[in-house]
Amino acid sequence: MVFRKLPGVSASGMGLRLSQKFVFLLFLSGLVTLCFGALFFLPDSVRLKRIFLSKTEIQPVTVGSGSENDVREHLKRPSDQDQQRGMTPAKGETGSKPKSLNRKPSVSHEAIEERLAGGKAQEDLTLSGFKTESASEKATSTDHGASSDTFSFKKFQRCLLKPALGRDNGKPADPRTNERREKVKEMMKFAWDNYKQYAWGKNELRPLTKNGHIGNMFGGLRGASIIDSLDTLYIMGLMEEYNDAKEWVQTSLDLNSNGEASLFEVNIRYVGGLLAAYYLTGDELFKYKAMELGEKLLPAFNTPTGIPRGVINLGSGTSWSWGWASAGSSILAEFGTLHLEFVHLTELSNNPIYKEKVMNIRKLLNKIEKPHGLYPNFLSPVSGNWVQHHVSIGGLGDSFYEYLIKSYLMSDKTDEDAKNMYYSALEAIEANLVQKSPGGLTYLAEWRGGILDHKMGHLACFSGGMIGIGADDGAPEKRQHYLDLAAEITHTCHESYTRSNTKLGPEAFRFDSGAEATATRLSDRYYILRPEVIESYMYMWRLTHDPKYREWGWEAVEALEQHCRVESGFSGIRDVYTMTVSYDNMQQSFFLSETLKYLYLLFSDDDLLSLEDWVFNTEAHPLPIIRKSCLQDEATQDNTASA
Ligand code: DMJ
Repeated sequence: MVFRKLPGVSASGMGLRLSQKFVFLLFLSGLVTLCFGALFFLPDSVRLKRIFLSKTEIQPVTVGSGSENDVREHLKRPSDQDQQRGMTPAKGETGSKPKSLNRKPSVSHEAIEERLAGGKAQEDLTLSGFKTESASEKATSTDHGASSDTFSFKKFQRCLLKPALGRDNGKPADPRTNERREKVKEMMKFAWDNYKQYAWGKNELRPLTKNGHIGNMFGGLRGASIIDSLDTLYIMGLMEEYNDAKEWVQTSLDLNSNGEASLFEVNIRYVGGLLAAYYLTGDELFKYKAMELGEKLLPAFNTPTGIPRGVINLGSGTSWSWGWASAGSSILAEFGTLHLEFVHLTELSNNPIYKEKVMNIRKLLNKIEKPHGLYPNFLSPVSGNWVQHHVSIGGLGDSFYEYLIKSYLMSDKTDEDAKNMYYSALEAIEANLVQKSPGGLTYLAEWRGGILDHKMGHLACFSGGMIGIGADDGAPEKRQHYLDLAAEITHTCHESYTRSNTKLGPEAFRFDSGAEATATRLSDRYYILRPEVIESYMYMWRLTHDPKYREWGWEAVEALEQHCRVESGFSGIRDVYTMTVSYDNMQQSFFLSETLKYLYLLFSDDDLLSLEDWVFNTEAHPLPIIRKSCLQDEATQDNTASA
């Protein structure tokens, strides 16, 4: 083969023959390709990827659609976002688990030092499921922009309108009210001390048999009463008890359980309890635990619609619907009661996935056709259609409505969809469910395919407070009406208490066959230390300052003391209409989290956890209103100051 000589260039330039040159160039280009490729396997390659890949390629998949395919696609891509999130695929979703999935959230250097200063041995930190962060890991995590380091607790505190605990921890000036408040604090200490003595680390105390109960709601997680009590102990100033609780979280709260949990219960009690403890104390331990647990709940959303199933195995991520829920459906009050906590998980982790998941639920519910504007209790996570037309503001439906108005309030009144959905739902409730009894009591009936069941559950009594806190943002001509409606419902719920012999309310009361706010069935007569009626007293007190709400709260304290207090704690009772009490032998964790907290707030000044700054999740864990504009201004100020 003859090569034509190029002018001025020797065929054997640099002393190499053309064929040698060709081999050399081939080798050189191979080397370049190798180096370039190797860069992608280095641990911190995100910057390079940003340079070489288009933005869309490195963006997390929008899981808003929630489809299984979307999630699977996302998991297949070994991107840095995956590493960040450490997302666990649902069982069977991917053949292999990305290496980084087991990575635990890291602890900041300061947090470790603080804990060591507190006398904890280093091993304790690892025992509690924490991993100390190496310099390279820390650098990597901050580089990704999804690091929790971006949340500043100090900034958040500066954006509160009032100190979280008020001027003087909410101590009321009136001595009688203060005495009542002290009494509630004593009840909390008594409930806590007995739990500690007989059931430490278990989920609930069995006060009659003096032992612990674990149950099967929390998928093998322990210490529900501890997590549910953290914020109550803290606001009551029971610091020794709070410190014991915190130490337990640090050393013994094991999130690597492998059991079947209720997504809803784990979210409202554990995630909610840990988030509230973090926002009140600023202790990073709670933040990391909340984030670690939140991540374990994500696989429940891997359904064709993104509507999560009710039960999840916290170890494998497999999820399924409750056996008792018709046709494999998900429950409105369960998948509709994740919004507040998940928005805060995104806020703290700077990882959009949590918010995306709940916004997807919101979108679906907003779009779907609703019978008479009502939201039935059962929805298929596969088809996204209602499964049957049973509507209730009590069990199975309740906290979905609560989370709509609270999402709006928590967003600093920017979440217009939540607002619109809430007020439309309320209109439908008024048009279809609100009833007046022959005796003049306003109540919320249940709706079964157009037929009314004239029964109201204890659970539905939270709605007095809910309608109250939403009154001010309704249409101007409706505001007073909503406040009146809230007061009427709260009055009816109070009647369900006063009409029993123990002055505690039954699980459900009826308004038919001559009944007016009383239980007619034996199976509805029990009281399990539930908070809803007292919760409405607390909100109505804050909104109106009508002294009757404090009096009603005090009646409840006296009844609890007389009928539910036993030698070793508080117990639910089987029949509120009989004075020969029979106990259910269970001190529910929500008694410490909600019932006693709401009572304490009822007898405190309004600046203790001011409603201007906080919303309470459905387990009474306070979560702060997110003031985006203030947080951004604060960030700008910080940057200017440090420049
Ligand atoms: C609590 O766990 C929560 O308030 C939930 O929303 C409903 N049930 C109990 C208390 O009754």
